Amino acid sequence: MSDSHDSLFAQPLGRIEGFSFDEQVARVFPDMVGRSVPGYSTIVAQSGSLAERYATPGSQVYDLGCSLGATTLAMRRRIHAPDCRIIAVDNSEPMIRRCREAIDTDTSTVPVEVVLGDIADVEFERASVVAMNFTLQFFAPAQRPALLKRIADGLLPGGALILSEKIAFSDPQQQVLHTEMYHSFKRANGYSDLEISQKRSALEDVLIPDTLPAHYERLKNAGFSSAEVWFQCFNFVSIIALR
Ligand code: GEK
Repeated sequence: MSDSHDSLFAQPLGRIEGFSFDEQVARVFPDMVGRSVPGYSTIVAQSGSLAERYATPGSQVYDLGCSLGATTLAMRRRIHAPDCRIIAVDNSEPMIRRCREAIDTDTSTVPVEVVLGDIADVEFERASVVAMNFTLQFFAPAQRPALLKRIADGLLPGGALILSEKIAFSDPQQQVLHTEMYHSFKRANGYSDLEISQKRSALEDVLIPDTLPAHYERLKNAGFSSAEVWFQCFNFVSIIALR
């Protein structure tokens, strides 16, 4: 197996630590996210198309929880509005180091500022597009409403938030159905039952999903005028929320 193949949970682990975005995870991240998130490549690519549609001249575009910069690069390659700038933020140093390398070797021209920092501290200014792909789920639940309100306040009229998340279901039957279908997606992508169960334990208390109605309610309270799912595969969704 290559160095970048995700086998972090393949061996029995005596004690399972809470999942963190450390050096080991950053090294295997493209393989991990591609095999673990249904629809990931579609969501990243279409974030680029949505950014192309919503980015306005002279505005700022944010990528919150940018990891290695996949969404930033998809948006950078599609934005044509003049004088736009992308601000990519992540609080994992190993992710940000690799993200900077990826941006430096990319030849597209929209300026990108790569920031090592917490999304709680970002000041949103003249924002036309905010992408938050699979990051809010890792952010403290009690702080989610305030973050979304600050994003809504920082968006220009007509601006858009692309919010992708793993979701929970209030109906127990749906919860079981979607969880089992998700695990069969992971198995089909080469993860063993041991890997699936150890990763699940590591993410417990770290990745805290909300239900779709909870997302809609919070987006409305934050000041978004509308929100709709534009992509869903089992318990993974991407929402477009409009200012
Ligand atoms: C992609 N969007 O490839 N502040 C900053 N960054 C954070 C915070 C925080 N409070 N909490 C978590 N992160 C990416 C994929 S991964 C999703 C996003 C996943 C960062 C964390 O360090 C990690 O890089 C990212 O959010 C989540 O399109 O692994 O499922």
